[in-house]
Amino acid sequence: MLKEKLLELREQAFEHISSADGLKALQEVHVRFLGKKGPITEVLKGMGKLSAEERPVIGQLANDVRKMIATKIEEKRTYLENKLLETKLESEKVDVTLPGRKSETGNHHLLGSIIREVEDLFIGLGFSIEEGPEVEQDYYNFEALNLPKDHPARDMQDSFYITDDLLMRTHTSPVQAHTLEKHKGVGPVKVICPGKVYRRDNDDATHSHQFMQIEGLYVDHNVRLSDLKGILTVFAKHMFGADREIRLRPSFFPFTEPSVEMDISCFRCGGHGCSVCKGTGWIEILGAGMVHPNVLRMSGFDPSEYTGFAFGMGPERIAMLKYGIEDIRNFYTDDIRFLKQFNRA
Ligand code: 2NL
Repeated sequence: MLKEKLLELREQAFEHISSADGLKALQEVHVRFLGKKGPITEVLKGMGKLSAEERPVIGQLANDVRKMIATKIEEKRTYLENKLLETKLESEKVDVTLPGRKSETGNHHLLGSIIREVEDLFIGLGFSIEEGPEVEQDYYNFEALNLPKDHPARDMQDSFYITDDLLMRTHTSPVQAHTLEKHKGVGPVKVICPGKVYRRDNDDATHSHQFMQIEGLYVDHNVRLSDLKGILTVFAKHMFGADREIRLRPSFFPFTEPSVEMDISCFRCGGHGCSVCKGTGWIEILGAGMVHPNVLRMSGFDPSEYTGFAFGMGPERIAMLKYGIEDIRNFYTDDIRFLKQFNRA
């Protein structure tokens, strides 16, 4: 009786194992046939009622059946696990021969490129780069540059004040004033100062309350206007083409005397007159001059011993001229379609 029952259980278990279509179903088969409350455990529990001859025979068979079922379950488990792995490998297959996705590379901002180009040229001419804070004391931004309090020229550089004595710098000249001071009256001083500056202004296509400036300063024994002219000629040819000519017109800045405005011959028409140079053949590029003796004196240099030249330019203006950009706000609103057109070095 019990023997038949055990063999019958084995057949039933084999059928269930064979039809189990997943690991969960297989685990249920395991619990149902080999679990603590399963039929084989029941048989083993009832062994006490058997005769002494029957007991070892049935005991042996029950254990064999249990082992056979367990083995079958393990075999099926391995099979199911392998099948699962295969499906996973198949569905997650990667074709390494497919072309890769190109990641976008950025480029330097046009203003950064122009500034670097100017810096590189002047480094080659023996200048070094100096930078300074955008928040300045009134003294370094104005006084030290021969712009005393209530000087009318201050009106042209109305600014953003933080306190009565602190303001957002209106030009990079305070960096040069600091540099002169640090040299304690001993030349040469030969620096290029690029950076962001601020003026109280209403923004439009040609005005911005915040813009970039590059200034240069050379102080030494016997520095003359002809040295300035030579350096500016090299600069004009480097930035706008080897056949550029320059001309200097008299001008006024409080920190230089004499002061000049530099024009270059038009790079579009070569000087005949066109829309870029508005028919004049010349394009205004920057302001410059010989450092005012008061400026030298205030920063610790003896004007009877030292002279110097200085110049200042706007990289925005250079970029706008060079690339025909009509609105200065393009530089600051960071529209990627504008910026990526200038993928220069
Ligand atoms: C312009 C004119 C200029 C300077 C800047 C300068 C600096 C010191 C002493 C003397 Cl420390 N001068 N800077 C001189 C002349 C002109 O800038 O139109 N910039 C956009």
